[in-house]
Formats: sequence, structure tokens, C-alpha cells
Amino acid sequence: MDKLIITAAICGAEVLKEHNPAVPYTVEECVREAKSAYDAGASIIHLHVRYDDGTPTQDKARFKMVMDAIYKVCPDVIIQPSTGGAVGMTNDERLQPTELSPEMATLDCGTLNFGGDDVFMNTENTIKYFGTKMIERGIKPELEVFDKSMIDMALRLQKKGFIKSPMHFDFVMGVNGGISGELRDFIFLRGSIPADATYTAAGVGRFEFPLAAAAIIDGGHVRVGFEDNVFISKGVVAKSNGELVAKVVRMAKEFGREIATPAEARQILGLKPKA
Ligand code: KMH
Ligand code: ZN
Repeated sequence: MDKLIITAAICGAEVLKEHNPAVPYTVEECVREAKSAYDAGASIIHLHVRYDDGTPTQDKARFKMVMDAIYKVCPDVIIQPSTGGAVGMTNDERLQPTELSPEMATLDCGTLNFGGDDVFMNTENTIKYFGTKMIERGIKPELEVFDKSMIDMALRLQKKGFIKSPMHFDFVMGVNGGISGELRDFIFLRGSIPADATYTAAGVGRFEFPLAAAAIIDGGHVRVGFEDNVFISKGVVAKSNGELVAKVVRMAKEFGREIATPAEARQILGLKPKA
């Protein structure tokens, strides 16, 4: 079994300081949270950025500022910018961080209701456009799937040349509007991807740690972080993203699964070694 890759989704676009005061908005806060996660064992930082008042943005300059600052303190970490951004952003607005040629970026594989009246739009043409840009820019997509149909879409587009193999999926489970985080549904998703594919399980809210356990046992990889869940245990807010990562590291240890370094994560995911 491969070593365990832990991704920390430190910030997100929707979660606020009202939910947990440690949610990062400023550059300094993003660096603090990324470093806490990296020190605890995360090899990938899934990154959204905000302006200082908490407003989400896909501004390329803001991404560059935050990424450069994170690399200063975590020089070998893999930074995976979001191309999902926040609901309502245009495609080209969302794609801005890919102009920085990051090693990875997310590629959202379908449209879904996103709570209340929000719809997170990813038409087939949008997915093709994002896939093409990522191939052109040499970026490995993390295929974000919020439902089983999104795996099917990714597989169709892979056959048509918009996504390269081996594919790497992120099962985002438990979003209000997407697939649930029940074990039954996890088994359905993980059984629906190609044999040469890798995956990360990202359980939202109360599903975060049960799905981490499932992925640890199954040989998959794990994402935790404030984007998905702000609690370390029922009703207790986490002090940092690092605290969430440390819990996964302890769980992995109990099950005898070693933690991947960033260099090992690059090898598992087929990324180039960092110069
Ligand atoms: N903020 C969500 C609407 C991604 O990072 O690619 C979309 C999202 C997905 O977070
Ligand atoms: Zn995200």
C-alpha cells in the first residue's frame, strides 16, 4: 500500500471566522495555517485565497503572494490552487491561478446545488475548457467529484482527451446537494474509478474523520481542513488546521499506514520532483 498523502484544505471560500476564529483570511494567517498543517504531516495544501476582509478571490496576484509566502516556510510542500473559487465566479476568473503553473489544481467535474439557492456551475464545456488549460499548462488535475455522475463525466472526458491518465480524484462527500458521506456511498465511489487511479476522500462536516478512516484502511488518501470541517470533535472547534491533520496522522499510525512526505506524494501522483 502507498504511503498516505494528507491534503489540508486550509481556508475554502465559504467558511468564516464566525464558524471558527482560526479560519485564515490574510496572507499571514494563510501562512500560519499552511505551516501548522505541513508541520503536522500534510504534503498538499489545497488553497483558496481571500482578501483581508474574508471576501474570496481568484485574483492571480493574491494567489502568487500567498503561495510565495507559504513556500518560504514550507519550501517543498505541494500547493494545489482551487479553480472552483466561489459560487458565481466566471470560468476565466476561476482559472487565474493556473497561469502561475502550479503542480496541481482542482478540476470540478459537474454542477451541483450548493445549499440554499446557490448552484455551483460546471457545464461539460466548462470542464473541457479547464481540462484543456491544465494539459496546456502541465498541471495535474485533482478531479473534484461531489457525486457519482461526476466520475462518469470525468471518465468520458478522459476518453476524449480532455483529462490525462492516471487520474486522481477527490471524493468530496457530504455537501448539501451532493452525495452523502455514508460508507455505502464511499464504497460506491471508490469502486467506480479506474484501477490505475488514485483518490483522496474529503468528508464534509461530521463525515470528515469517518471517511478519513475508510480511506486510510482502503489505501486511498485523505483531505481534512477548515474548508470541509472546523471541529476536532463533536462541538469542539479545532485550534488550527494542523490539529485536524495531526488527528489523521494518529489514526493512520493506529492502522499502520505511514505518512507520505511531499517528495513521496509527488512520486505517488506522478508529479515532477521539485527543483
Ligand atoms: N467553493 C466551492 C464552490 C474547488 O476548490 O475546486 C467550490 C470548491 C471546489 O471549493
Ligand atoms: Zn476548494
